[in-house]
Amino acid sequence: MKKKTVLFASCLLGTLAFSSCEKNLYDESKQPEKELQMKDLDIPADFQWKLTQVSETTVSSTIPTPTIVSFFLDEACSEEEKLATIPVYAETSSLPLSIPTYAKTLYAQYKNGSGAMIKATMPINPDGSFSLSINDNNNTTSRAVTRGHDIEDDIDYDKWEGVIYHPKNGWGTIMFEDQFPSLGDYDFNDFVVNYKVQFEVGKQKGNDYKSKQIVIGLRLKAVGGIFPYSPYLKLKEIKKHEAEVEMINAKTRKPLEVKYVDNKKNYLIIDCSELIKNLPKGESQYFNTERGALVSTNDLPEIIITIDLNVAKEVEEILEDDKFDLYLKRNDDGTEIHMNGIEPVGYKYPFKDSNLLPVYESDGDEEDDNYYFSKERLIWGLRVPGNVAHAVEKANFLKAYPGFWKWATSSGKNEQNWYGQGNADKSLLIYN
Ligand SMILES: [Ca+2]
Ligand SMILES: [Ca+2]
Repeated sequence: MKKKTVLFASCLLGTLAFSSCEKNLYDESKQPEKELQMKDLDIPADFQWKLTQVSETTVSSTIPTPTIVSFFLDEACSEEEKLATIPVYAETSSLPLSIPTYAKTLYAQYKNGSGAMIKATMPINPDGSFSLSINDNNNTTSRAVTRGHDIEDDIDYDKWEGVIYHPKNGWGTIMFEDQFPSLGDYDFNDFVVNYKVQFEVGKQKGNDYKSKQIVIGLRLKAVGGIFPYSPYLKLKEIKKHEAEVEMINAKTRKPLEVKYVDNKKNYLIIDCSELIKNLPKGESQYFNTERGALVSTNDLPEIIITIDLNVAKEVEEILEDDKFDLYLKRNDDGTEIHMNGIEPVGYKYPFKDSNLLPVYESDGDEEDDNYYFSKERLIWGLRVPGNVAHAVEKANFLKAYPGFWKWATSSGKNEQNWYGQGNADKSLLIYN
């Protein structure tokens, strides 16, 4: 862009003959364009690199008995794109859902009083909110439902029978660059993990939906870095003593030992290094980032963590980005890498590093949102609400996903579905 402006300006100056100006332009077009690099991007100062938002949503029903409603991101209402299946009661309740920023419409499916399947389309407001009101105007049906109401009402209000998915019923992906505090090469494949969270939810009259059991699936997709990093999961809204935790190998269903990380604030932090044990790397020094040493989807290590809470918690508290903190810690020197805006657990953050965004202002106030931002506002960890293909070793991520730089430089306003809109360069990506 800049070069064009310069050429245009020199034409206007009139010091060059028209023909020579044209020649310059011609020569310019013959030069191979310099490949855009992550560090060249002009990232707006307010950009937080978020691809989901937690919606403030209300659901209500005029039917006295609870109606089971499923919410989807796609019009076809496919299982992979399901966000929740929950009972909606005859009162207005707020329902927290984590919604990709690209989504403009949500779809709901439920059976009305007479048993017919209803499909509702709900526009999502710019702040992520939407509302669903279930109305049953069929008199015959209403009477039939009312008759059963007295018996069923009390039972259903205490049942734990809904599920809220995060980011959806299908996988989400967390990708890391592993050279913190230095900028990496931004192939964004140095550590790649799929995640999937299910909140078992219930609701008592007058309250919001709460969860007593949380089931988390984690699957290792790639390790395209050589530093000895291990993955950990911190759940900021849950203290260690508030939960019973079990972990199993998803393939063999065999129980695994649950190891915790002690920390001053007593957060529940679970050691997930089981994921990187005995990785089958083949001829490669990496795991699943080189064409000659690809790993089949069935062979990706996968664990399931089940968290039973002593006391039910509101789902919204756990959904927010910094409350589900999957992070890396280096086994040798303790370096931690978190998503931007998250404070490390035990690692001494390099506050004085001038290549990082200052966390403390000159008056000593802490800008805690500034953790893990480079001075250019680049990041080391990115969470995507879909099963994103990762780049092959040393590939330029901006080439693999042409929409990515437009998303980042527009502060997340454009190309919000850069990872799922089908214009990716498949030759640079690995699909599992
Ligand atoms: Ca890298
Ligand atoms: Ca790499």
